[in-house]
Amino acid sequence: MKLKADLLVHNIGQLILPKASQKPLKGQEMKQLKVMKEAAIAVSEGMLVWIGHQSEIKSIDAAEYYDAEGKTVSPGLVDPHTHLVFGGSREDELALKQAGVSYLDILSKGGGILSTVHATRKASEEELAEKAAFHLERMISYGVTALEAKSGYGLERETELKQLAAVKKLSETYPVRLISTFLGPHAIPPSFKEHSDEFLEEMTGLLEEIKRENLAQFADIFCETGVFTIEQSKRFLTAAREIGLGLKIHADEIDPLGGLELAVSLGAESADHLVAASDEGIAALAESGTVAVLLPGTTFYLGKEQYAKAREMIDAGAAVALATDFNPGSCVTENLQMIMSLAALKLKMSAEEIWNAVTVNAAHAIGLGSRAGVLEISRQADFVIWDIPNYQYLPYHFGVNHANSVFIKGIKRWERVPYGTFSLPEAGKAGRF
Ligand code: IZC
Ligand code: ZN
Repeated sequence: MKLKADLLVHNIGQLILPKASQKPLKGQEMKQLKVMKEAAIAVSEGMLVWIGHQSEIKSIDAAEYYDAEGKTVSPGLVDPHTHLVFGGSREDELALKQAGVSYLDILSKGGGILSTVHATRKASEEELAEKAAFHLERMISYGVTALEAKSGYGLERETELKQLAAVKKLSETYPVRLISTFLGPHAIPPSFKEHSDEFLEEMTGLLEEIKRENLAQFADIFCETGVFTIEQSKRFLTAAREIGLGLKIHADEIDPLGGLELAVSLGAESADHLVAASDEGIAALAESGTVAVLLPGTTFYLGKEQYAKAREMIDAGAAVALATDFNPGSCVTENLQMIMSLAALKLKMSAEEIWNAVTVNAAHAIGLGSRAGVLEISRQADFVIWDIPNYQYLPYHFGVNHANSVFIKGIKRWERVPYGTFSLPEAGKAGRF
């Protein structure tokens, strides 16, 4: 008896199979990456029903056959830290940055996040959703099939809820898995400049409604000099945990305040940034279930010398994931593949570690460990066919889009323009990689 399937993707040169695991992959486990050569996968009703070798495809009776022509296939990528929904843009700040004005200086003068808050308050929910959809479609085109999106550009009830509603609308419209995070304490509005505790109390007061209306799965806070202290972060995150939300924190990005230690002590799902994390924090991280979500695109974009100590973290036994941090100020890119290259070049992560960090570990960082990030029978068939000859190639060839086609629930949702559009129809084929 042949196994019936809707779709058989065959002639896969390398099939990247991050380990399905109840927990994020830590330390040495991150170095392991199963790669099946000359492989094929079969899909039925949006789910993976078979994974095997090319030589075994006769056992499948598929309605449709898709020849991968020796290309590489991986699970859909997972981007576990984005500020997807916002109004306006901040290209005017680039000249200030060139003149040496720092990110926190721009913020303290009412620019930066506060400028985006101004534009986000003015936009309608529909406008925000439409603008975010443009960025989301670009993310999908880069191979992302699951992601997280934060609020944090309202700093008041109405606009925070408007942002979260826009995320909800996108999650109902797009086939991607979209996880929503409430980041009310993202900056201190000027009207609360000397009263940050009062502002924090207001944001804390929204947690219950957000949970009740299922508007977010996580809560997050920007713990940084001039923004929120460790004390305040602890208060807010503790309240969020009591209400039943998952925890995230923007920790130790610029100054080593101890946000990583706090995240571990609260059992947060992730601690994000960690450029200035202490050795004690890293040691605690390695013993914990918290995932370090590293954002090397932000370090690159802010022009900093010091990158997060990914090597120390992994070698100590920690779980690391990678994300874009896509936002209009400190990392303006939807391209997670570019982040994979920065992880190789700046964080000194190996290709195996990088693939695990943008799939299985990224999924765990946003509570999707049992749903996204791996290719396994009975899981949703979210996968990417890449124009690369092997898995090591992607971080090596930087700054471009290697995705050939992106499948979500077994349906092709994006495909690049075929080669041969120009004058030499065969040129693209010969020089494919
Ligand atoms: O809009 O600048 N770091 N929050 C904390 C951000 C960057 C986003 C932004
Ligand atoms: Zn962020």
